[in-house]
Amino acid sequence: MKARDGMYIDGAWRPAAGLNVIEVVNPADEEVIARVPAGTAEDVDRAVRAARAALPAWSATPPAERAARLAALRDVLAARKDEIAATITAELGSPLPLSQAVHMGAPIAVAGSYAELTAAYAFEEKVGNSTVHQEPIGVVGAITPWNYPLHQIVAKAAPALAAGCTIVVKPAEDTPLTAQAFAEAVHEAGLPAGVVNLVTGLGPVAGQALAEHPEVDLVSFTGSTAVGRQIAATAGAAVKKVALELGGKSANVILPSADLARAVNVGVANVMSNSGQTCSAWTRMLVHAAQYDAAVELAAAAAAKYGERIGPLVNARQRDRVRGYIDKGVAEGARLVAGGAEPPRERGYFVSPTVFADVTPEMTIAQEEIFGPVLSILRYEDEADALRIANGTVYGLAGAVWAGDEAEAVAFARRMETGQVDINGGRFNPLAPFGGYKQSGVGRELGAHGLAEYLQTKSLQF
Ligand code: TXE
Repeated sequence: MKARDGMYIDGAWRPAAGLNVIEVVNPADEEVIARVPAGTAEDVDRAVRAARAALPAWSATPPAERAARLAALRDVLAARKDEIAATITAELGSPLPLSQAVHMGAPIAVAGSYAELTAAYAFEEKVGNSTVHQEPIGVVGAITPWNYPLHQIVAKAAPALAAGCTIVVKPAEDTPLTAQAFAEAVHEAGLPAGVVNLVTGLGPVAGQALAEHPEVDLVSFTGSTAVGRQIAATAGAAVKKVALELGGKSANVILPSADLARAVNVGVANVMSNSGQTCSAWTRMLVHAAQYDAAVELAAAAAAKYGERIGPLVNARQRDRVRGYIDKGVAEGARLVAGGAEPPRERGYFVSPTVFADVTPEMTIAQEEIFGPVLSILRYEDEADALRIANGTVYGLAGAVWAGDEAEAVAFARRMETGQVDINGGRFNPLAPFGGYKQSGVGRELGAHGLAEYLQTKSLQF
C-alpha cells in the first residue's frame, strides 16, 4: 500500500499542518518502508472540529442506516482483506497467515457484529411513566496501539459509530499505514464526511492533544498502564469520560483433571501468537505439582516448534524490553527451558519463543507484562493455591481454565478476578465483552457492553 501524505479529516485527505514525518519500519528487516506525516495539535484540532460538526446529523441518522454503513464497512474490509493484511505484515511483522486470519478476521467480525447489534439495539425503552433514551456521548477521541493495528481501531470506531458518535483516531506511530487503510475503507463504505477522522502522529504530541481537547467527550485508550493513568488523570480533571484497556498478566490454570497435553500446547500457542504482543495472552501457566515436570517438558517442545513460525517484535525498544525481562528472569532464579535473550537472527527485531520453569509468584516475570514471546510456568499445590496465584497480580484482563469437567472449570473461573476467561480453550466471540478488572482497565469493548460505553442515558417523565 502506498502511504498517504496527509490526514483524513472531514471526508478527504488534507495536508498536515506541520512538516514532521514518522518513518515506518518493517520490523522483520529493519528497512524504512514509508513515511507519514506526524500530526500536531493543530491537525488534531481540525479533526475534532470536523467530528463536532458532523455530530448532529450522524447522531440523528436512524440506527438502521448507521447499521447499513457498518455493514458496508465490514464488506469493504472483507474485500480488501489480503491487501490490508499485507500492510499489517509489513509494518507489524506478523506472519501473513496470522494477519489474514486474526488481524483481519477479528475486525471484520466486529464490524459485522455492530451492524447487527445496531439494527436491533433498544436505544429507547419505557420504564413505568418514563421513556429512557440512549444517546450518543458525542465526539470520541480514540488512541490505539500497534499490536492489533486494525482490530484496535475497529473495536473503538464500530461501537462509536453504532452509538451515533463521531470519532477522531490517533493510531500508534509504529502502524500508521494500517490506520490509513482503515480511513480509506471508511471512505469507500460511504460514511459521511467528518464522522471518522484520522490524525497520525506521536503519542506525546498528537495523542496528548487529542486526550486534552475540550471538544472531545470521551477518550478511549488502549495501551500501556503508564500512559493510561496519565490520560485518566487529564480526563478526570476535565470531568470527561474515559475508557481504558491496559495491560494484562493472564493466568492459564490447568486443573489436574484437564487434558494436560492439549492445555499446554494451546497455552503455548496462545502466548507465542503475535510474538506475545497480546494484552490478553496467557503468560502465566499454572500447573499442579504432580503434573509440573510433564507440563514443562511439553511446553519446551511446543515452544521449540513454534520457533519457525514466529514474527519479530514491533520495534527495537520492545525487543530490548523483552530481552531485559528474560535476563531478569534468569537473574531471579527461574529456569530457562526454551529460547533465551540471545537474538536468533542478525536483522529484524526477533526474540525466540522462551519458556521459564520454576517461576515463583513474586518474580518480576510473574508480575509484570512482558509483551513478548515469554511463558512463565508456575507450580501450585492445591486449588486454593492456584486461585491465590492466579489473582495475585495487579492485572485482571483475561485468563483460561482447563478441567475434565466443564462445570469444574466454570466454578474456578467465577472466582478469578478477571474480565474474561476461556473455558477449555474457548473461541473468539465478537459479541462477548472484553475488558479488565483491577489495573487492566476501565470499561468494556465489543458487543452490547462495548456499545453502551459510547452512550449516555436520558429519561423523560410523563
Ligand atoms: O505503549 P503506549 P507502547 C503495553 C505493553 C508494552 C507497553 C509499551 O506492555 O510493552 O505497553 O508499549 C499513544 N498521550 N501495551 O510504548 O506508549 C501512542 O502513540 C496520549 C499494552 O507502544 O501506551 C499509541 O497510540 N497518547 C497494550 C498508544 O498511546 C499517548 C498495547 C499506545 O502507546 C501518549 C500496547 C501520551 N502522552 C502496549 N504516549 C494493550 N493493552 O493491548 C503514547 N501515546
